[in-house]
Amino acid sequence: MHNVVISGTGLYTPADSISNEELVASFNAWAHQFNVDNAAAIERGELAAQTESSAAFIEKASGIKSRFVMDKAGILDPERMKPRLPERSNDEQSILCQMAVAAAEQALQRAGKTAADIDAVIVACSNLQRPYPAVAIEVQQALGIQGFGFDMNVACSSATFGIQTAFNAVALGQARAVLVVDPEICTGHLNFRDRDSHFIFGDAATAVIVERADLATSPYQFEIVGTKLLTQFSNNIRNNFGFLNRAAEEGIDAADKLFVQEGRKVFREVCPMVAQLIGEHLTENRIDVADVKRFWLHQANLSMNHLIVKKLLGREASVEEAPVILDTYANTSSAGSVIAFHKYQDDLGRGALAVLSSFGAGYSIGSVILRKL
Ligand code: CO8
Repeated sequence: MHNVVISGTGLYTPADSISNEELVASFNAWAHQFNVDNAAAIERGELAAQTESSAAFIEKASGIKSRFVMDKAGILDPERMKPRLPERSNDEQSILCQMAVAAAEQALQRAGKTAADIDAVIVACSNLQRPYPAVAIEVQQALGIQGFGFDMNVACSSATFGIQTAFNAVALGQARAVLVVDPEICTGHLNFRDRDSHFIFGDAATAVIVERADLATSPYQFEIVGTKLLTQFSNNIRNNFGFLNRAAEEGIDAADKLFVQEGRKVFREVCPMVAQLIGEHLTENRIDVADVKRFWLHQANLSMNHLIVKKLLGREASVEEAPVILDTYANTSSAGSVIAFHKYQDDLGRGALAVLSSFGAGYSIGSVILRKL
């Protein structure tokens, strides 16, 4: 068994950002028009009137102030309210591959590695754009990496599950180094006409290099002390889009073919599970929670993160202990905790212990304990 490190991280952030105010203006313009167009049906009680969304509510309920997106104009157009991402020919690089490569190049550069040093690519994300060929194999080809690649989806926990998979391959000697990339275009499957959830997601891509410790040369190394995963079935976060939709004509355009959730239930059920899993994981590794310098948590909701760290530490955490990126990125699914890791790691001293943790649909929860080298 080899010791394993994360030797580099990378981030791709889309150029465009949408503020809560811009998003709400678009939603409210659509809602107003909907109520005018359907006044008679609403009057008869056949349709529910649309209620206005509010920027103040969004920030208070979630901590989100803005989000980066791959196509701002399409999302904000009240006639459209979804990104416009034109199809590309099979000979062009796919948009997911393009984002993944941008993040991967930065991770490779920070790790001081080239494609020749990597033996496998895992694309781990919620929102894969096609069933096959695997996006990972396209990324592999784009970067000139030998070996193998595959895609995996464990919703918001895809990155931590991907890191454990990469860790196992490197520890067992199946690969010298594995590139794990998380390209997320969450806005592609967000219902921007649903007041309860239209503000939740943004787009981004992250990458990490998981490498054999004895081969790593980067100044940004973190030893992977341990990984722990948990899944428990729940319908509270669900998307019924899938390959069998066309075999069942009824409901093909229904709202459940996009992201839907029972946000309150998710909040209530997931927070204690995450705190328990991280607590158990630290105990199994004989680490006192008070010795953990940083928690890079999944970035879905600020109050959720406050609650989880408070359960663990028995006190409020400082922003240095649990960094926040959801204020400007919103929820980017699997990329979220890795964005926090990427942006808030360089100040940690040698030997500092930290936890990278994801949680989301499934339910799925991941904990990765890291030590700065
Ligand atoms: N503007 C104004 N008021 C609103 C709005 C709005 N936009 N939305 C709701 N309200 C109102 C409601 O009508 C309600 O009013 P009333 O009390 O009069 O009935 C009131 O505000 C409270 O509504 P909620 O109970 O829904 O509000 P919450 O306080 O629960 O906040 C949140 C909503 C922010 C969604 C919160 O519940 C939350 O963040 N929960 C956790 C969610 C979470 O972590 N989910 C994980 C999802 S990610 C994942 O795992 C899947 C990844 C797949 C990626 C897919 C990409 C598309």
